[in-house]
Amino acid sequence: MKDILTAPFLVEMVRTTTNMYAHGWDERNGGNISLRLDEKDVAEYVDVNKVLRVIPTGFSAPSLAGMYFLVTGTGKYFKNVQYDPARNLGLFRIAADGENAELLWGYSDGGQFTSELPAHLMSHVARLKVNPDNHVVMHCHPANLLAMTYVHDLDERAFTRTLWQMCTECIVVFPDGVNVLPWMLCGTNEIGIATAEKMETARLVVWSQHGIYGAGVDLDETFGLIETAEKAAEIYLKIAHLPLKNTITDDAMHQLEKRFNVKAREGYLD
Ligand code: 2HA
Ligand code: ZN
Repeated sequence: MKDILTAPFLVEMVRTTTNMYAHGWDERNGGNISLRLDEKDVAEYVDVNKVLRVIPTGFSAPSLAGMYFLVTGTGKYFKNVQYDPARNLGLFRIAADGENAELLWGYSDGGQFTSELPAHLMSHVARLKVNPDNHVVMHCHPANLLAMTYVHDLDERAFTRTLWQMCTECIVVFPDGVNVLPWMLCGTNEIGIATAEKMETARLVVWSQHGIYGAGVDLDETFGLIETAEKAAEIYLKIAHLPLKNTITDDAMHQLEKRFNVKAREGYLD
């Protein structure tokens, strides 16, 4: 068995949590990540027949039965993941019943997965229907996107259009736009269901006055998705109180669609 601390998926997870902390997106225990893994990759580093603990998830996700996930721990700080991955992360398989997590590695202080596991796993279910290659669900608290939910209309088309107008690359990076949930109580199955429903039509879901969820094929892509939206929100906050003289027009957006071979969300451009 190879040393799991050298596994590319683990190294990338450590780098990503460290980088997200450095960006100021994950104060204290803020944020959480789930990374879906293939059994063949996991089996190189842990004995998949040796279940350390069975942890109830509190909800049912039969379509994820048998799938493997590396997930940040509840109450754990992103800033500390690099110093003690085994304590701050856990690797588990969803049991055949779809309702329990079979821990194979990690949560070494007796801890468990993030309190936002419902939103993560339900989002994986939703994204896998759209793209079987989706591996990542990522949640964090980037300040500018969060701030924007206090002063901008929460209508999804309006919110998306504003972000698209803030940087030329936005429509190219997230042509599916940004979906928005009103403030809801976090850590519940209800917000998990609502997030997953929003994930069916976009890879970014804003939790108003809280943060954002992103989904993607790998950690790098998902990080980049959130990074791009957050940059756009930052520009919005720099200009929102100033008289607007110029913008990226819908005609320009259509040119971008053609040039980069992307299709903007139906009905979002005039
Ligand atoms: O885990 O970000 O939404 C801390 C959070 C909860
Ligand atoms: Zn949060």
